[in-house]
Amino acid sequence: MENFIDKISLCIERGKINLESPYPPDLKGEPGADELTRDALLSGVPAGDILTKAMIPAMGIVGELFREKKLFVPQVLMSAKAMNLAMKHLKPYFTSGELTKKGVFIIGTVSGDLHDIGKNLVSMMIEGSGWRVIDLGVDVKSDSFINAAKENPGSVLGMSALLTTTMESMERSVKDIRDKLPHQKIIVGGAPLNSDFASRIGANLYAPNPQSAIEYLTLCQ
Ligand code: B1M
Repeated sequence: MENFIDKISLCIERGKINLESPYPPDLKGEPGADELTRDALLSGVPAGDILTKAMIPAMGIVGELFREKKLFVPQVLMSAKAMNLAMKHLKPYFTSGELTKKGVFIIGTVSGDLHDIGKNLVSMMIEGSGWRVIDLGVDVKSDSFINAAKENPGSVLGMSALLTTTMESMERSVKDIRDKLPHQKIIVGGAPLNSDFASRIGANLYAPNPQSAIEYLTLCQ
């Protein structure tokens, strides 16, 4: 198991997507995050371990190297691709398959922000906890959030932001939504946020991780 965890971490850190990918050159011809995640699951490595012991820490290292300017956007993009592909293999393990959905959860990354890994993870875990998830994608404008919420009365809305600059668009979107739908339940999350910010902009909850969003949703059922 250690072996799979180490290898998947390395693929995400180095941006090795799959066997066919020639990047990075020194790993050409080697299996990537895609095949290794599939094989790890087939060998019985728990999906939760792959996520928390390999994928998330590896992306943390990528973030650190990016901050220190030891990695650049194209390299980080390869890591993100490797992570998103590996997450597709994990999805069925986090999906309960319950037919009766507990409610509708709408999620999107706010306007101007293209980061989707955290959003995809939250979306996958919430779907796995029995909610129907409507994923609006990235760079979502206020109107799209409002229209989706109007089409799904009683839904809970989730917004993700990873940039200090897009915290402003989150604030604007929450205000726009409150103007049209004053009682809409809104959860916000993303690395640069905190609970003070969430309450200042009028969100119902700051969720530092998918689990706290799920706990709040349980109360909304
Ligand atoms: Co960007 N980026 N990035 N980036 N990127 C960060 C966020 C940064 C912190 C890197 C750094 O400097 N150390 C920095 C932001 C600095 C700041 O604003 N303070 C940064 C920057 C500056 C930028 C650009 C401006 C760089 C540039 O172009 N010069 C640019 C902006 C593009 C844009 O959005 N307009 C940019 C671009 C990119 C890539 C496209 C290359 C790529 C994104 C690819 C993709 O997502 N498909 C990328 C990446 C990958 C990162 C880092 C390295 C990793 C983010 C990530 O996926 N983390 C990131 C550094 C870092 O975070 N350490 C960084 C893993 C993920 C599982 O965690 O998203 O935090 P996270 O989600 C967590 C929680 O936050 C929470 O749950 C998740 C699981 O625990 N959560 C929620 C998130 N949303 C939630 C919603 C909820 C509940 C919980 O309820 C609704």
